Amino acid sequence: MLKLYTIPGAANCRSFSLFAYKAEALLALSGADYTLEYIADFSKMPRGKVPVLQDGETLIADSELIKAHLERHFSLDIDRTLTAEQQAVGRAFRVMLEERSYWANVYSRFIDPAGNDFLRNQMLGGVPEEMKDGIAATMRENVRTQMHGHGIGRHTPAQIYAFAQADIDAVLAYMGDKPFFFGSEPTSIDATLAGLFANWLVSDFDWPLRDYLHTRPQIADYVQRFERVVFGQ
Ligand SMILES: N[C@@H](CCC(=O)N[C@@H](CS)C(=O)NCC(=O)O)C(=O)O
Repeated sequence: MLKLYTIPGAANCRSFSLFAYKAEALLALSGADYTLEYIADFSKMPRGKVPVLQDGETLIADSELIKAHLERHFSLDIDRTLTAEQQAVGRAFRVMLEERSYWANVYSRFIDPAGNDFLRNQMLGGVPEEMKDGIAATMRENVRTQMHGHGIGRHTPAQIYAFAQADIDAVLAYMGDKPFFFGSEPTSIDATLAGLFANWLVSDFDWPLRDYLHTRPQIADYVQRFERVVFGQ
């Protein structure tokens, strides 16, 4: 039985990590049996991050490497119908969403004061009250360092959010009214996109992209459709 090391989420967002959500969706699409193990101490993970997939003695860190493992050793073949051109487009959008748009939500939760209650009560909901502030402060510093190193953290909050909004405008323009990114069936780019949107939608506090989401109801519809097809919910 495969095991996915992940972090929990909320009722309408199965993991507060886009990448763990994506990995679980790919597992579900592969048809393999799996269990989840929630972890709090990431230093036990091979790259200090989640998700990590355990297959027997082998640990696979990184959602893309998990995808490759599921394609090689299990029945994940959702991209088989894509042309080489579509695969290239999917790769470019995926990298944009995972390496840039993603950071807007991280910023909103960890740095933007508007996300403070969400961090304490949702993300750290299971942590004893007296430990929350210390853990939140450590996480905040870690995120600040990562975002500064990436470069995006050197921009103003308005600019960080504007980059992400422009990214999603591009996604929506490309998708048009297709049910999924490339057509009537989900492919692997949808696992990233649904994970990103589910995490944005559950971040129901006062950050600019919440207002943006509310003006685009097709995004919540898309996540519901994805969850129904992939997780049967
Ligand atoms: N490229 C990785 C990214 C994984 C990632 O950044 N995970 C975040 C959670 S969303 C994490 O573990 N962050 C903890 C840290 O960086 O200390 C993947 O696709 O799995």
